[in-house]
Amino acid sequence: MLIDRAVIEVRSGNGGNGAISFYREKNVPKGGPDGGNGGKGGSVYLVARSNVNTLLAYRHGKLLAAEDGEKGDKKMRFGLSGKDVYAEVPVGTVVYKEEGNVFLADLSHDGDVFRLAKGGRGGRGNAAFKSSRLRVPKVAENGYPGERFRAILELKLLADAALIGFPSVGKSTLLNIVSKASAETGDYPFTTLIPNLGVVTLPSIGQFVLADMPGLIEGASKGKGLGISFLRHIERCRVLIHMVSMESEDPYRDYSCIKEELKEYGARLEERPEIVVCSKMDVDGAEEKKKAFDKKLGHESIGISALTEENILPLMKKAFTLIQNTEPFPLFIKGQEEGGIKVYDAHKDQEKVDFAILHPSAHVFVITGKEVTERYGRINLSTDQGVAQLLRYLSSLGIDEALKEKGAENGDTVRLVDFEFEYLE
Ligand SMILES: Nc1nc2c(ncn2[C@@H]2O[C@H](COP(=O)(O)OP(=O)(O)OP(=O)(O)O)[C@@H](O)[C@H]2O)c(=O)[nH]1
Ligand SMILES: [Mg+2]
Repeated sequence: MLIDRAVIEVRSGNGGNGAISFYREKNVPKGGPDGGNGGKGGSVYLVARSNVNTLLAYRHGKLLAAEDGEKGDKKMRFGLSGKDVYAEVPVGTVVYKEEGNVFLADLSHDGDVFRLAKGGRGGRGNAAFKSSRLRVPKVAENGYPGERFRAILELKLLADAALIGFPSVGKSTLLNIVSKASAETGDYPFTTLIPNLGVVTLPSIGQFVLADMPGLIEGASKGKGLGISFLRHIERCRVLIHMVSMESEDPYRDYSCIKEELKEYGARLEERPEIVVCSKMDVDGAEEKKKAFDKKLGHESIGISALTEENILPLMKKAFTLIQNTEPFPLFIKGQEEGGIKVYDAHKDQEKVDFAILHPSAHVFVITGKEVTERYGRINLSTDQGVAQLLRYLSSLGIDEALKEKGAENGDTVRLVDFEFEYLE
């Protein structure tokens, strides 16, 4: 079976702790601080690859975990960074955070890379801090924790058009005729269990990708038959080819029933441009049935037969033209539709403390701002707790992000009044 949905566990690496250490040598009674920084934790990335076809590798709640950064050491030795993890997924994989079903990424092109979880930053060792008020810093930072959460991977096929309809209307048979697909066909319902894809080539016109979907029945949206979960594959299709069989007792009832199920699915699939097709036009009484059907439908459908190949090329040309004239559909994201729930970011709404970052010379950045410098002046830097308090305060202001925006690089000097520390990415 095609595994097209997987819930995975994601862990990026923790940053390594910074070291507290002092230079020691014979005849040098009081050496300076020489504790190195901790290494960065590894990040977890997803990479879309066209040669990967399923999410099989991610079943059973697979864990994607990147390494922790190593701790810093004496003699200014920096901890090694944790290795990143690159996990390959099929093109067409959509990623959500399980908690709250938050949409994260849509990897729709070969080579697309998405950082799913960022590794924690390493802590600064005590050698990274200098201040005239702080001669001997006995303080180091702990590494920042990595991220831990569960993510949902969903594969949504990238087809331009999809064949939908009741079981046994001839969807797979049609796909096989118009493409090189070899979808299983049979005269029993639910022959097709997973969607099949085929490329339709119209000489000197163009190509498109056609998907053959498993049959739908009344109550599919409530899980009857094969259910409708596989409809997620056609959320990106521009055109639906809706097939009704002329063997059916009541083709119009079949048609309306599928429309209802599409509506129930909830991604506005029922509003998608649709070509209505009457299949099996070779069976007895098909012409009359089609006439009655078209009347109820309110416009003329296309009658085809896989046996005689009647109208199959005109149908494909029509589908091609409709695809060309239809804008791509943005992915439907649950909770973000009109009237959906807006999620507020608590951090963003916090009161902002004004500060500015100056960049007076290469590799040197200076934090300025009345409130920041006043607060700095009030902190007692002669105690370790004081230094820790200062670091927490700076981090809560978002100084790290601001420095990064200004172009700070690893090891650059950051100054606040007479306090200096190294920038660590
Ligand atoms: N007479 C006639 N029979 C057809 C035609 N097209 C398909 N069939 C037959 O109808 C049966 C069902 O065809 P499939 O292509 O498997 O139907 P499907 O819509 O894919 O069915 P599910 O996969 O179960 O949803 C097969 O026995 C086909 O040979 C047609 O144009 N005329
Ligand atoms: Mg089929």
